[in-house]
Amino acid sequence: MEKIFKKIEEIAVDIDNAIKAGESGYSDSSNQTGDVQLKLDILSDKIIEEHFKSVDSVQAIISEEKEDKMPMNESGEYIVCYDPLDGSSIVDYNLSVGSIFGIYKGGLNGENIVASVYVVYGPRVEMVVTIKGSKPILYRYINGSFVKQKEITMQESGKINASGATQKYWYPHHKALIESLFQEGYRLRYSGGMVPDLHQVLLKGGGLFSYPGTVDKPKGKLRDLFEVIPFALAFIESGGDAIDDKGVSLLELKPSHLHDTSPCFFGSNKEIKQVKEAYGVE
Ligand code: FDP
Repeated sequence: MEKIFKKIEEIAVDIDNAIKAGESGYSDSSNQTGDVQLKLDILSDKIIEEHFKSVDSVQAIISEEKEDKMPMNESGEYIVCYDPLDGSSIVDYNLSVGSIFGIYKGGLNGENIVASVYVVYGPRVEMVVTIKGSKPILYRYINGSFVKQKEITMQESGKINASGATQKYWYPHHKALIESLFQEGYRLRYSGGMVPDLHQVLLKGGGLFSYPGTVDKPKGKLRDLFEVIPFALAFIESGGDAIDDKGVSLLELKPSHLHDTSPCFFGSNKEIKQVKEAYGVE
């Protein structure tokens, strides 16, 4: 896996340069989920595809931007599922965005994720690497290389309430949960970029990020293989938790299609317990 991590470092630098080169606006195509693709989405996807071609251990890659798996090296042991540039709706407004990678061995489900990496393109470029069974590690890009900063450990609770999805479609029990957290003194922190929003909860050591199922989208919006499972690994290994709306660990997800989505809640243990109470799934 070391070679994959090294490749992701190179990818991160190239995508950061592409963002900074100033390309903006939409292309003429849409992805599998029906989102119109930005020129930067397509470029980032191409950068990743080119880089992984030279990594023997990668059997196949699956992009959030493509419908199907792309075979790489038959003898490779890992399948890398990735979202090349998460936060398409905010990148052209100069908010932070990210790339997410889930590294799977065996089959494409939560149990088979062996590592995840995400990169945040913000005022600084940072990367968090989580290997199953160990704490996530934060790296920062300084003077041409990624320098290890620290292991990430969640506290029992936090102060952030990052709540996604369209509020007019929230179910009443979800609305009550979010309201009760604000009543306790939690503060709203939500940029609309999953990577920086979850990164903030992790680095501040607690709080809640939720992207629920709603009346119009009962299965939520965030994609299991590219977004939900990779972040679940980081949260669970940091000592926090990550569950769906049935109270089941997101590492138990078994998507039946590559682009399946799930309602998801990531946070420190106190807030996840409150989600379970609010959803009646204790
Ligand atoms: P985007 O549509 O900009 O790509 O991955 C999807 C995502 O962004 C996440 O990064 C973000 O958390 C979420 O959608 C935002 O959705 P809402 O605007 O519905 O809250």
